[in-house]
Amino acid sequence: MRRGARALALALIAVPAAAQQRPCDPQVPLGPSHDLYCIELIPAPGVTGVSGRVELSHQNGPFTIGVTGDGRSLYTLIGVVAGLPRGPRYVAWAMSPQMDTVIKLGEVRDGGFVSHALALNKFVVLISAERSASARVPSRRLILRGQSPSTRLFPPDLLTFSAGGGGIGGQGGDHDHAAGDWPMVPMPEGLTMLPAEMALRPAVTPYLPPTGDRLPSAGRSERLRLAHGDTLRLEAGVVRGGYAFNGQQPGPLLEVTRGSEVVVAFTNHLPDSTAIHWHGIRLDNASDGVPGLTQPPIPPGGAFTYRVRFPDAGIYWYHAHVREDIQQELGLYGNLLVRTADTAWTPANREEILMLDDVLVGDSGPIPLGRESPTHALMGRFGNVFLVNGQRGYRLAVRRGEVVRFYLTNAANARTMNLSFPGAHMKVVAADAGPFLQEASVESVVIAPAERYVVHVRFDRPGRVAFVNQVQALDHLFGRFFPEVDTLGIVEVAPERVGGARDFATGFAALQRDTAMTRELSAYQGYLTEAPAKTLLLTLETRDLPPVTERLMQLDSVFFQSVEWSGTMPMMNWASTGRQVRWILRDPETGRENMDIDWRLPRGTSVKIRLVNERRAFHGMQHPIHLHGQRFIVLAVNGTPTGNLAWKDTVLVPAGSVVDILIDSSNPGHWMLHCHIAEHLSAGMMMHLTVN
Ligand SMILES: [Cu+2]
Repeated sequence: MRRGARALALALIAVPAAAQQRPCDPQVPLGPSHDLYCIELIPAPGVTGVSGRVELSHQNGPFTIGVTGDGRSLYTLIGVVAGLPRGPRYVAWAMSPQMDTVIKLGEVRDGGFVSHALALNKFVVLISAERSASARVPSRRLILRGQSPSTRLFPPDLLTFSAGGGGIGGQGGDHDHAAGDWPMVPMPEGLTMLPAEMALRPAVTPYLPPTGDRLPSAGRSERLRLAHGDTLRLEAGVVRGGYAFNGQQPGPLLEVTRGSEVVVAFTNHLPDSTAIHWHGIRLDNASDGVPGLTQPPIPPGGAFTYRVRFPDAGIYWYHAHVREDIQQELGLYGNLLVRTADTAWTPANREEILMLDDVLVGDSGPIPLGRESPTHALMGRFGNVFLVNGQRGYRLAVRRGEVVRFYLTNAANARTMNLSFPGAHMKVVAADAGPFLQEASVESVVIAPAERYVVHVRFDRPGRVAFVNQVQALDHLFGRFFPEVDTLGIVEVAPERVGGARDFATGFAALQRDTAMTRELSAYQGYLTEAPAKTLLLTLETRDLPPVTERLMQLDSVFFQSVEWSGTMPMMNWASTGRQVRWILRDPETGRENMDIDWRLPRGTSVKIRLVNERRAFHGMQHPIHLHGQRFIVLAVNGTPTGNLAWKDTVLVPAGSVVDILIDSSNPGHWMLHCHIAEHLSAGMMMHLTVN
């Protein structure tokens, strides 16, 4: 194992730096964050001539971040140490700051070590000299030590803040005076807010659709099977307290066959203009639903005809593509299941198609949206009520031993979820636009806004199994992590077993390899060592933020979590609008930003793009980047190659990270590339490219 791990480390180090920049490499402007993903080791007292670094390396798996079921970040630690005197054996260790957990990372040999996956929120790395490599705890002969970047989290001086000292407690001039009456946003449980923070309100007009009794309530989604050439009549309209497609939330589940084409006769009965985007579908450009790029906006009372063809099997969705922070939040989304006879799924007893969302509800009902510009422009609108297919409290009853195929779509505005069924076995079989090379056992599924995953879950113990989102949230005021568990639903597992022929235990246990995908994708592995054709920097600019927000965010920037899992700055985030925050996609080659970018990609080629999430930004966080009309594979994260490939249309780019993707540039037209956090998109984070 150790020998193999060492060989892996050397192989990783041997990849040319220009092609694969790793966090501990000499720093370059467009590389992964050194200070978030590399630990500099410091010699112990009396030790001279020894130095070392430890990379928090991307844990290779189906997702762009590694995480445990309960939401702790998982990293492979790759250490490189120089100058160790000959003689003793050297061993690397990780310890929790309380020193109650000691984990042996491995022996340091040939100047390095590679650990198993490590899952501690905050930790210390030690390298000690030992008589024997089989030592179980570190001796007192300490050589080097270092601390995880997360240990830099610290509580700011609370007294100063709460007393309004240092000139930061007051209001920030004219800009943060609210327009109209805003109700109070709900506070996450157990979090402390400062008085100066509590006074903040968004400086835009609150907007909610009418709630009158004469309006119908939204109905449940119905399943519609559409054959080639069928016409679907689709209407967007107002229901009580929200928007809906054909009066349903989510909109109708459309089931079609790969290779077919349907006509969608769409009418807009909303009070605002809109357009419908068919997310992930490689369709004809004219039907992509992007106002100003592929069609004019559809005004209230207006109509538009979409022709949607389905070249790829998988789980997709459709949603409004105008002010997503309002229209998608209010319910304008639905699923699209493209079936094919040749998908070689391992067998399942049943299928569940689930659209996941979170909405923000206060004491007197839903928290309004920003009329002129989005609220929650910094981190995006995190909700406090979880919905599965538009309803609270999802329920499913199965028999013992059943395998359920779940098609999951994250329709939330901002929240990346870490989903699991604790106590049941889960494997992930497909991503956005097709199966993985190989099915993978997972503790949880990391699903960012707009992503989809197909997972198989086997319920082999009777009783209740919860469907949960489990994460480690940050308490910014006390500088600590705290666990958050949100229950989306309950699966009741009956004691009676599924019948003999319907027991798919064996098929479930095997992690099937998809030979067709392996053949299809093997050609793309060669692009790993090529330099990217284009690079895109993900960053933001702010202006006129209230002083309290400005100052707390500056302190907060000593550490960014790879994924901001929860809305734990609820007031500051809420009060920031699209007038104060501009999220940016920047082409470093030309200096162009957002819609001033128009890349040309030759049709019929594979184009490697590097996405660089800027660490030094005022607020660094993850961005789920979506490309319209094409598909891509994720080649590498922070220089670590992705082993298990699948076709995708949305990729989660963690904070301070570099993600390389390879686009199959095959569908001609003008296409958007944007962040799918709805508030980031409405705050500018979009560009376009032309395939021809
Ligand atoms: Cu974003």
